[in-house]
Amino acid sequence: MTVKILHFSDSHLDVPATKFGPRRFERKQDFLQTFDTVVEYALEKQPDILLHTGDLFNGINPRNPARAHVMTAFRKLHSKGIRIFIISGNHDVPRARQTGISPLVEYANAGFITLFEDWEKIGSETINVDGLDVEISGKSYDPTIPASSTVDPLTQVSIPGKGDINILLVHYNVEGFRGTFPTSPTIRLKSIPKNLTYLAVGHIHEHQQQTVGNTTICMPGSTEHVSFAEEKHKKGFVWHEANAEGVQQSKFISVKTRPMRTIPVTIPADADINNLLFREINKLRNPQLIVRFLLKGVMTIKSAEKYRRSEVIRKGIAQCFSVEIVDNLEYISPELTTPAGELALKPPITEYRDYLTAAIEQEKNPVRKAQLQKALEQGIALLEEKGGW
Ligand SMILES: [Mn+2]
Repeated sequence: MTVKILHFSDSHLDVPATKFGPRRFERKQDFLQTFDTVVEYALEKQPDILLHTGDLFNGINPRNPARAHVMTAFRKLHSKGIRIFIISGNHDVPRARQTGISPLVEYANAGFITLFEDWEKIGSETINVDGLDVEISGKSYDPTIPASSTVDPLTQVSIPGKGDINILLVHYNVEGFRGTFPTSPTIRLKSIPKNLTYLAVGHIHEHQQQTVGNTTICMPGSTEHVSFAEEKHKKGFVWHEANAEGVQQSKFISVKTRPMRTIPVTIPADADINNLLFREINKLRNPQLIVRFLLKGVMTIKSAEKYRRSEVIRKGIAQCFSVEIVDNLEYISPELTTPAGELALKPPITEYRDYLTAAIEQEKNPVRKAQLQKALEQGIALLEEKGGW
């Protein structure tokens, strides 16, 4: 008698992906595809329960294509008898109860999922699987906790804990796990209910798992790379088999994601940066690849005169999926030698008077001399009027 659990998280469907320009729709499609990979796996392997721990959507108002896509998927899973349990994450939770509603409510209202919408108190439901009582509880992300506070969202929270298997869904960082943000609401290990079999955690996009006491704590991570910070992470979801003694078996199943790569490029003094980057782009030859160039080294005036960033991007997207440039260059200005003595700047009137006075002294022709004298007087008058002191 084991209960089969599929747990995934942070799908971030309908990301704006604006930096991909005209390719943003393809990029949105990537996220839907990895979501589909998980759904297809579930339809084939038939877990007893399917858990999603938040940020199914990237925002509170996803566009219709993503919403409809999810509705179709949940209906299929539901029709196969797969029970789905979900919470809202920081991305898809309404900021205020009175004014907002999670996009997940539609699926709950349609009867396809159980949504633990509340963030103040824990919601719970118990189902029977093969004679085992499985109690699934959850708490959506609390938007009223400041994101930078390190408050423990599970302090003074308890679960009914009446199942043979007790599961809790949360969307927070957990003590001892690698988090994305150094300061953010964090669940302390001591506040994890003692009778908990499985703590299903969303929010952190890197897959991690640990057992503490009788509790298996698992973050499946996101299903696509949401940012370059996740470049090195393998993406996927987890499959667990549990019984009354706890989680017996776990495996991480990776999903295919769009390749992404940061390429550091060192720029020497006076280099032709465009040519250097064109050479790098020509080496890549992967139309699927999301590329980020990390420029280190120096930017001199000579380099800057020839550097055309937009040309690099244009050439990049003709040969890769996208190219972005992060500039960590040290900007070097030419040495300014301060003009000394006679080259020092004088006020315009002084400069003008000195120049003409010298010219008048040198002039032998009396007519020219008189003209210069007139120019001196009129010029000074004009400069005084214009404020050329
Ligand atoms: Mn997330």
